[in-house]
Amino acid sequence: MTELQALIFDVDGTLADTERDGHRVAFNQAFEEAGLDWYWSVAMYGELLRVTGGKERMKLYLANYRTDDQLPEDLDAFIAGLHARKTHFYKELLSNIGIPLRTGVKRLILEAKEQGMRIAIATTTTPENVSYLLQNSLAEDAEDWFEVVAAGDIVPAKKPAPDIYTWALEKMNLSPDQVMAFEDSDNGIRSVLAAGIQSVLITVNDYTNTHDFSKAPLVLDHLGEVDQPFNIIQGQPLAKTFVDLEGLRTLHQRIHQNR
Ligand code: XBP
Ligand code: MG
Repeated sequence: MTELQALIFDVDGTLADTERDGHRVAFNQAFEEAGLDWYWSVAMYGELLRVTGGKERMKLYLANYRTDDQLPEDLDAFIAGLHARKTHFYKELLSNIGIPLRTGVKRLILEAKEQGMRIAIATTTTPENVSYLLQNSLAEDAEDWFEVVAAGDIVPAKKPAPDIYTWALEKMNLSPDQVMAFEDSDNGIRSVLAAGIQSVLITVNDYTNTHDFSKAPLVLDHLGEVDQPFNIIQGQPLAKTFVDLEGLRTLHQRIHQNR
């Protein structure tokens, strides 16, 4: 039974463009507060996005860019402390300035809510970050609309490992054939496919438009609105030029028939 039962959304880059003007800025604030001369430019951050997870990203930075640094004895504790401050600054930014949802995201989520389509989140970011984004950019009670919020360190291996999607599927008691995932990155689609989910819709952004999406059935620039059509980067057209539940059901069927 492969009928579409649920939509599982990635957060960073998919629901909102949070990386460049959100996470990156918060990391730099945490570094400055700690008196470190670390600074992540827009371009360098793009390279660091190769790994998911903020703590993992700081370790990649140390290994690749700060090879001469004298590191603290308890590196994990030091990184965890910095990361906690980064989370503080990120939440502050979401509450004070806010980061808008990407085109079509709110409309699609509201349609899913109204039609009783099950929705969930699968992300590597810290759970509090998800709460703040949903609350500030979608609706005060938006987190309650999601049946499962799978986030951060609840699984030991972050994307591209399948664990976070597998965890969400288990919580929802669904098989990989019954869901569609929404992603924006190479690590994201690898995680989805490794979890056995074939039905995946990619919306690219400035950091991910050069990633490898050769295995994606549909790649768009965004989800579109009635008066703002999406552009197809890869895959077959849908009946409409904005993504709605009807289009997703057809796409899901198409993907599972072609297997
Ligand atoms: C998101 C991430 C996260 C955020 C930062 O990846 O890689 O690391 O950049 O979040 P995806 P934390 O969209 O593939 O889930 O600092 O809270 O880890
Ligand atoms: Mg993402």
